[in-house]
This record gives sequence, C-alpha cells and structure tokens, in this order.
Amino acid sequence: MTRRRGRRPIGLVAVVAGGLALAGCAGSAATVQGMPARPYLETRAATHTADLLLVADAPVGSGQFNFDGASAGQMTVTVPVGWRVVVECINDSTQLSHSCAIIQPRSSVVAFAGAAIARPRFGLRPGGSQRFSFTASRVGSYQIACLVAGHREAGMWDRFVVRPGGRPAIRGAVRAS
Ligand SMILES: [Cu+2]
Repeated sequence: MTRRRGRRPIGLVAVVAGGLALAGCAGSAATVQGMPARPYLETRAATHTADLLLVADAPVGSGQFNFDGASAGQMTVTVPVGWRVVVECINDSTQLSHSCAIIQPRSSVVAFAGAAIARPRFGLRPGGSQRFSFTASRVGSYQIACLVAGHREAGMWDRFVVRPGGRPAIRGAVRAS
C-alpha cells in the first residue's frame, strides 16, 4: 500500500483561495457540524481528565488549516502532568482530509501512546470524527498537528504544554459565534 505515503494536498492553493472567497459568510457557523456547541476544553477534576475538542478547519468549510479556528501556534492547550486527555477530533472541512495528533515539536513523532487518531497521515474524511485518549505523562512543550502531507507546513499546528501542576487551560481558540 503506497496510497498513504503518496498522498498530496491536491488542490491546496485552490482550497485556500476558495476559503478567502467564502470568508464573508464564515461567521454564520456558530456550532460544530451537526453537534451542539460546547467548550473546546472541559475539566473533570475528580478524575484528572481534560476533554479537548479539536475542530479541524473551523468554522465549517472555511478552507482554513486550523484547529478551533487557530493556526500556526495561535492556540495553547495546557494540562498538568499525569492527567488523562480525551480528544474529540472533528473534521469540519467540506473538501480535505485532516487529522489530529499530539507530536514532538519539529517532528511527526506522536508524543504519547495513543495521542493521535488512527492513521493520522491519511486523516479523517470531510465531516468525519474520531475520539482518542492518552495520558500526558511527561512535562514539556509539544504540538497539536495535522499529519496529512503539507498541512502542518500550511499552518495546521498549535501548542500543547504539559506542566508540573496547575489546572487545564486553553487560550487562543476562536469560537465562531
Ligand atoms: Cu489537515
């Protein structure tokens, strides 16, 4: 099977241009596709669990290479070491496959066991979603990234920080409504 390796972001330029053309109506997408609006990060302190919603290409079909409306490091998610992180990865693109992974910076190596969707280089089809969970077991600075070829380079990455203590937090996410 060479399909995954050979995959290219076909139509990348056209999609970006299309996104710009659609920018005028982007504000109308107040909710995640087919789902009720909910916070991007929720905390269950009793079980040391953080629920993280990663919406690729938000708002719906905007043609942007982002998570939760934030790209190229604009968003930072922080969790205390040892906490469980449950990620709902939703692809709101109408045209492109996207994935969610927590990786070592400047590499495509998944940082924690289970910290990516299945087959992250292949990605979820438009409108698809997948849940995964992992334990943030090491303090450090990581990235949230899409591992479909060319997407991280196009800005589809944000920051994921594991701290020695404190509470889960998120800043820089953009709510469409
Ligand atoms: Cu992507």
